[in-house]
Amino acid sequence: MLSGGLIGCGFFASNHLHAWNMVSGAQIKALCDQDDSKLAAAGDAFGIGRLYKDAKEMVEQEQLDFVDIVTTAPTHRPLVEMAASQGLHIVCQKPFATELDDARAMVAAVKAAGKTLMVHENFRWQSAVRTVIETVRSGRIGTPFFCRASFRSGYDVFSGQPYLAEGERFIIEDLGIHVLDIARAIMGDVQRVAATTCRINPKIKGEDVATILMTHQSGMTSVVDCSYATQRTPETFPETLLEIDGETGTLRLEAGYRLVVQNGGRTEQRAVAPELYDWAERPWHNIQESVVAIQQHFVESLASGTAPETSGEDNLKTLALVEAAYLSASEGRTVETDSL
Ligand code: NAD
Ligand code: 89V
Repeated sequence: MLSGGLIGCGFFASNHLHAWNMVSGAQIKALCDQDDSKLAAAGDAFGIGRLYKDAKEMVEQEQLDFVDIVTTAPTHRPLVEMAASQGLHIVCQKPFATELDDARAMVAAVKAAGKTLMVHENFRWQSAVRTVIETVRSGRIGTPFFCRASFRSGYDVFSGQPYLAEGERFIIEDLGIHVLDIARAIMGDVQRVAATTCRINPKIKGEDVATILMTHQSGMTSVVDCSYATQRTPETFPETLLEIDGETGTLRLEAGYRLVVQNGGRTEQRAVAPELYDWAERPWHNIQESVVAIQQHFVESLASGTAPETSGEDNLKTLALVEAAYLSASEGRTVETDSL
């Protein structure tokens, strides 16, 4: 049984903690937060008595195998480097970093320590998205030549995560990163990016609409479009809708978790709704289910000695798409990913 310490007991951490309770092979022994009330509340809710305000003190005092970092991006580098220097495996929430150089430094630090680093990039672990990825990889629609990954919503994310309204960057960095990662998982790595952004909601600082055109290394195309300014009924938060055309068929992941696969003149329609765990709540259950899946994957990766699918190294490629999209939108030009 692996022992972990969780750092950052804010808005999203309860999902990690519920998920760790379901994961076999790991348990959270200690918690850390700089904020007394959040630390105490998480300790009470999850029956964990080993509580620390300082992360370094926690890893020095406790016998841990890994840390799970659930703080926001600007704090990741010092926490990851500290944990790596103490010889621990690391799970780190997305966005892994706000600068590619910080991300590269974290990957190098964990590599030098000989430990495993997984970025908690969980959208590709949503069961509906996973079904799509596996269906495409099985060859069912032939080689995919077009993918549209679309996340359009008017859901109020700012009440739970007020910091999302405050940054110069918003939707690509926070949400688009998930959708870009899904596009990579389906279509492979990316050669060039062209993007536009705009802000519709006057109460926030960053962009809340982005449209990103990508040419993959295979020469195939995908479009990632995301919006938190879309007033639609039914509201589809937090679903990513997918349209994929392959050489021999098509696949659609439609609103309401409906999968439609067409090939050879046949149409298969299937409900691929996520499970609603007893601790979960709609509409977040889709994300909550994926948190269990990715954390189980971390434990299995450690057991098998293989790199997690969303390792730090892998995530550098998703983060590069975020950087490329912002650069493209601000300079009005196409950006080659290998120039970053
Ligand atoms: P939050 O601000 O609510 O919580 C962060 C907590 O970390 C706070 O309680 C803060 O006091 C604590 N903290 C900060 N620095 C610390 C340090 N050095 N040592 C100890 N504690 C520290 O943030 P949140 O909304 O929970 O988001 C956390 C991360 O999770 C973000 O990166 C966010 O993007 C990500 N997130 C991911 C998903 C997803 O589906 N993957 C969903 C929501 C949020
Ligand atoms: O998944 C996330 O990172 C969240 C949200 C779904 C609200 O964008 O911040």
